[in-house]
Amino acid sequence: MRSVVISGTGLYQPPFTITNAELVESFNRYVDLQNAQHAEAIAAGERAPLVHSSVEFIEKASGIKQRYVLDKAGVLDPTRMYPRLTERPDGELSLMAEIAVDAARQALAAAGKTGADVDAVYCAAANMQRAYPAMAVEIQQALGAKGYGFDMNVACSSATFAIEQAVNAVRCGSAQCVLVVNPEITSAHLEWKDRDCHFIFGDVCTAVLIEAADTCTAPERWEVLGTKLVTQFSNAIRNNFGFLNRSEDSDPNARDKTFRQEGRKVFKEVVPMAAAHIEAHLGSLQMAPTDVSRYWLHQANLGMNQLIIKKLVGGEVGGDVAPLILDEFANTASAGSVIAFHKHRQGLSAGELGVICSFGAGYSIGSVVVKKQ
Ligand code: CO8
Repeated sequence: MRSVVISGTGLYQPPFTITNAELVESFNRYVDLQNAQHAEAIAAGERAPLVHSSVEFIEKASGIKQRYVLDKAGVLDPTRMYPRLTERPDGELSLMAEIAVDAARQALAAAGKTGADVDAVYCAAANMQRAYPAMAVEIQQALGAKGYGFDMNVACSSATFAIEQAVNAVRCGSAQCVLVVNPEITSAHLEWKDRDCHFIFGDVCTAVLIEAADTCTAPERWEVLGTKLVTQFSNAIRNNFGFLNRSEDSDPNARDKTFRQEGRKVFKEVVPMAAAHIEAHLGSLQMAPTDVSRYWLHQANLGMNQLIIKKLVGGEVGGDVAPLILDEFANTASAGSVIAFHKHRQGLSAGELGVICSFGAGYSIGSVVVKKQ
């Protein structure tokens, strides 16, 4: 069977940072404004007062310390609480394509390739900025790539699911060099007014180049030994935004039209699923979890990752085995495990094994077992 490698990765990092202290300060101002505005109804017991958020809770419950965003002022404005982005004319490169092209160029440079070497582009993310034409086709044109492009969405598992499609395309010869991009503008579909989740997400874009080992000229490459995907339907993470909203005469600003989740339930249900998935995947390749030098896990919650690793290797491990990036980036949906791989893959010798694994809405879990070449 044709050997397939990851030959380059790239990371677009937005220009603005929001610390937990800044976020909580603006959220609490929003709470005070709302409570003042509805003081009478609150006093009459007709409405529950909103409650302040806290930096201590966020850091303890999630491990997140800050996040990057494409627009800071709109998010922190207590009378707005979502980013302010400028609509672009059809003739201009769209925002998702722009950040994808930035990350893609880095991945191409790392692999010693140009856009013309790419013959398939998969744009995989938790949300697309428009219905059509596919973002991937616009990115393909901007990079001067050949072949074809398409979009796909498996929420937080979009990147690993796309990597499997790319590996299979190269393996069976329908493409030689596939670019996977994950532009995650999570700030636009997060409910920043909801205390339970306002701290969770950050914006970013990652890119991964996947090609046949025999065409690869990159100085650093990771052979893909196997990929494994699974989905199991759950409403515990859900967003009802969609093209039927208008015809259903539903309120476009209703709470269910942005991200919502039952965080505790997700935590409890996904941890055992993810650990069992990784173990089964490694077992199918005649490997044990302790054979793996590094786990680049989905970045949603520090405690979640620690529990998964504990289930896998039977003890506490440091950031050298399961690197953390969510303290700096927060949850970046499908990009999280790729950011971890992009920033923390140094130090492994040829022959050492690693696992990239995502988990999230769906539920969905995707794992990619790689070997340093
Ligand atoms: N400040 C202070 N206190 C708070 C806050 C806050 N901001 N929020 C909640 N509390 C309080 C609660 O009111 C509660 O109080 P009480 O005990 O008195 O009722 C207490 O803190 C505990 O609340 P929780 O039980 O909710 O807290 P948890 O310890 O469970 O932590 C987390 C909440 C951090 C959300 C945690 O449950 C978690 O991380 N779970 C896993 C979530 C996860 O992995 N989700 C994956 C989703 S990502 C994905 O799939 C991609 C979707 C597509 C992208 C969408 C982009 C926008």
